[in-house]
Amino acid sequence: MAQAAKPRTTGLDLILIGKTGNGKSSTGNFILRRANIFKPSYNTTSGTKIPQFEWTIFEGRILQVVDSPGVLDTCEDEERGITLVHDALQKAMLANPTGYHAFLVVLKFASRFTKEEQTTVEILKGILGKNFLKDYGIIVMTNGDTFEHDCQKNKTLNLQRFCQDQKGPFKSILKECSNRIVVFNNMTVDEDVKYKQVKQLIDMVDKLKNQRRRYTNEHFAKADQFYQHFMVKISGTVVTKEVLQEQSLIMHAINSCEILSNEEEKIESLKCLLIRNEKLINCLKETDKGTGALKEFITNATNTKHLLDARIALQADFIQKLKSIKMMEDKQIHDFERQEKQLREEEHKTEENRKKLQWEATLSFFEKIDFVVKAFGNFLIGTATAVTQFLKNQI
Ligand SMILES: Nc1nc2c(ncn2[C@@H]2O[C@H](COP(=O)(O)OP(=O)(O)OP(=O)(O)O)[C@@H](O)[C@H]2O)c(=O)[nH]1
Ligand SMILES: [Mg+2]
Repeated sequence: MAQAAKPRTTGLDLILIGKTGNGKSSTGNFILRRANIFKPSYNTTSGTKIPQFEWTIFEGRILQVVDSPGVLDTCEDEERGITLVHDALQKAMLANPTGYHAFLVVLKFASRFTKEEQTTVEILKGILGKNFLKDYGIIVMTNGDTFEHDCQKNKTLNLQRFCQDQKGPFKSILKECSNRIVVFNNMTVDEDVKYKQVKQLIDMVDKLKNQRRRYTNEHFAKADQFYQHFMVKISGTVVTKEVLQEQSLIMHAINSCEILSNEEEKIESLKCLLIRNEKLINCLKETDKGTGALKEFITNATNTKHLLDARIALQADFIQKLKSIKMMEDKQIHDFERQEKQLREEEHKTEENRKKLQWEATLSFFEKIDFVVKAFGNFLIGTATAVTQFLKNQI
């Protein structure tokens, strides 16, 4: 019983992580010294989808080796692929509450390392926390057979020289790991080489173990907030194009409103844009989940909202002023028309009076003529009567 407990206390717990197809499962099998325990993938899509737990005994110590799904699996969309890796590593943490001594970051030897390796590390930092590499990372560079072949061709090449010559992503990963790197030729059949490779790795883990405690679920939970932020950023990069497009189109539509000649139409269009922008803000806030990862976009959309509010207020004020000017104009026109009508009525009255006076003057003239004619007639009648009487008297 006591004997069985002894290796457990001195055992090591290791997790294999890295880009898909870099040789995690093969390295795991190599450490376990058993073929096909972890299923290696023979194409570009990740062969490992869930964490797999295996144990072996090396120099009397129990080694636990956990294989995990590959990062940047071309079979999965980016977000789903990261979630898969996250969930697998979370399961690995929950399955082993005492934690892990080291993360074996599996990189494939190549003359040039691509940006994908750096992206892989960024994703793993997003899941495990930004210090995991510094505190618990060991690089396992697979394809050691190709590396050996290159070394044979170029006698000046060795691991140290290779590391010194590195630039770009690999250099920064190596620096973060404080140059903790081992080369693995998973294809070797030489038992001596097999032993030396695993021994070198275990010694390196032991050194790390003496410096640090284990990476536990507590570290993982702490990194979770960062992970949420990271995932929003990832989904944010997916929505970025649509968000930028929508923001740009809203700004374009705001400017287009300026050339509208109908003021009411202009304010209605601005109000519609305000609703459209509000929808964009809500969508961004929902995606952001309070992590602040989309802060920049939310700030831009909020600025657009302020701009729209200001334009709508200005436009409403302008319309109000236009209405009062119109009311004043209407009143002036009304007053003018009323005055004009009054004037016309007065002119009409004057004309009527003038005509009346004219008729009266004519009447008076003819009355006078009538009088004169009548007087003259009377005179003539009187004269004729007198002449007649005189003549009668003479007879
Ligand atoms: N030549 C050579 N090939 C290797 C070495 N290690 C792994 N491979 C090959 O690389 C390929 C991918 O290896 P895997 O172990 O499946 O890689 P993985 O990282 O587990 O892949 P996923 O589970 O898909 O993420 C397989 O064809 C392996 O045979 C190595 O040291 N030398
Ligand atoms: Mg695998």
